[in-house]
Amino acid sequence: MTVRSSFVVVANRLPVDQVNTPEGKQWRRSPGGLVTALHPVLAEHQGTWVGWAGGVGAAPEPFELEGIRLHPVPLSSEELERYYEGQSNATIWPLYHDAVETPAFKRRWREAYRVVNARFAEAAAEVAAEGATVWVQDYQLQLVPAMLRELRPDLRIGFFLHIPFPPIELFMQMPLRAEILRGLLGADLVGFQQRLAAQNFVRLARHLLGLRYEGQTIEVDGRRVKSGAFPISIDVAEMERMANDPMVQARAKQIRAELGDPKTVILGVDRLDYTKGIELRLKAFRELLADGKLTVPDAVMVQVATPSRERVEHYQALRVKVEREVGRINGEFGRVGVPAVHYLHQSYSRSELAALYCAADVMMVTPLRDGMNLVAKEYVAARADHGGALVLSEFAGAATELRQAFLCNPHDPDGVKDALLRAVHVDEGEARRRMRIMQRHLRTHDVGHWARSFLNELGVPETEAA
Ligand code: ADQ
Repeated sequence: MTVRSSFVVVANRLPVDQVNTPEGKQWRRSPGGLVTALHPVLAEHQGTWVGWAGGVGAAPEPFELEGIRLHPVPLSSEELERYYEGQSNATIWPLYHDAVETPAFKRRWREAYRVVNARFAEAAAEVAAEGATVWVQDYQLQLVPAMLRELRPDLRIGFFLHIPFPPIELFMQMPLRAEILRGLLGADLVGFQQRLAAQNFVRLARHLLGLRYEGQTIEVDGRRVKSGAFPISIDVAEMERMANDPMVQARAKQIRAELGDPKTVILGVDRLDYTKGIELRLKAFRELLADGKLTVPDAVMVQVATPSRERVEHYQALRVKVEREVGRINGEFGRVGVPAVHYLHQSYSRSELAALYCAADVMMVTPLRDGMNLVAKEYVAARADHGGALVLSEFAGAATELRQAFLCNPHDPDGVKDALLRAVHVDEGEARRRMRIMQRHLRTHDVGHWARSFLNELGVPETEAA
């Protein structure tokens, strides 16, 4: 018999990974801000998380891990290709990120998106108790709120979009546009990272469906759908703790030594994604080396690029371009045993990332468009020593909050070079002042604050959402 919960999270992925242990395969909670933020709420309500467990074909039976029920939803390999890699990551992802790569539109991807969204909605309807709160996450599941409301009008439904929501002119390209908009309007509260995104949403509702809105609230079929900005954050205390750990500190020193103890370590950490501006960052570094404004081995760059969506065409092309640029820079400016750029196409543990953050004098976060960008916030939280400087794109959601970063327009190569140089040469007192202000902001705006604000606005009482 299915156990029903009064709080349900629905996301494309379950927050767990399967690992091999001497006792056989076991589930382990995957690291990540979302699960950290939602864990207390889920645990208190014996909540359920509905999502894909990874792997194709039949899904594992529902199970429990660390006080949370996990309800796996199956995907076939064809659905993985069409719903996930196709419609989610080759249509919606580029379109919502200012079409920085050309979105591809395919009928069979849309069809699979509908089918899979309906499956997630049915799973949520099955596990939600009478009058429960269901919180749907992100761009892969935009049809779920309306589908779920149809099945279960008794539920309180929230939706949060982790990526940007585009202006009307761009959204209108989408063949599935009205269906997606109606899908989102099935929620009681639609949350975005930025106020601008929420404005795009209410304007679109009027433009496309002729709906009336007042402030951020849209009237639809006699219901009121609220929308608003809820900028996501990180587990600040955890990052501070990790960065203060003597082992992490020692590792940071070791990293600098392994890099040849340069004066300036410049760091980039991203999923290998074309929205992240990795190429333009490399190009800025190359031009500064060519101009003689920076020199090797005084300055070195470390670029960590986590493998991502490797079967999607744009991502394969990006990898080739980035690796070619790294090769070019090292060919022109490196010496035997002294590369100018250390490029690491690998995933790292949280503590190794923290050590990298502590080792870096300048962190470069230069996306062309990004919903938030947690790496920027992680870097700031890791610098309890108030050292380091952050170069941040104005097109990252994080730029709204981290105003003391060296902000730049990633589309303007001279602007990026200028911000990087200013960060390299900033005097210590000024750097510390900037870092302290940003840290103060983050301490009161961590991921728990994000979850509570959203759930309060959705009408989940404060005590329940604590
Ligand atoms: P992402 O596009 O994945 O997230 P980001 O917000 O930077 O981007 O989060 C990446 C996470 O992965 C960070 O926590 C980072 O530490 C981790 N990571 C990166 N490289 C890694 C590596 N090599 N090894 C291990 N971990 C690594 C989407 C949106 C963002 C939004 C988030 C949350 O695109 O805009 O901030 O969701 O809403």
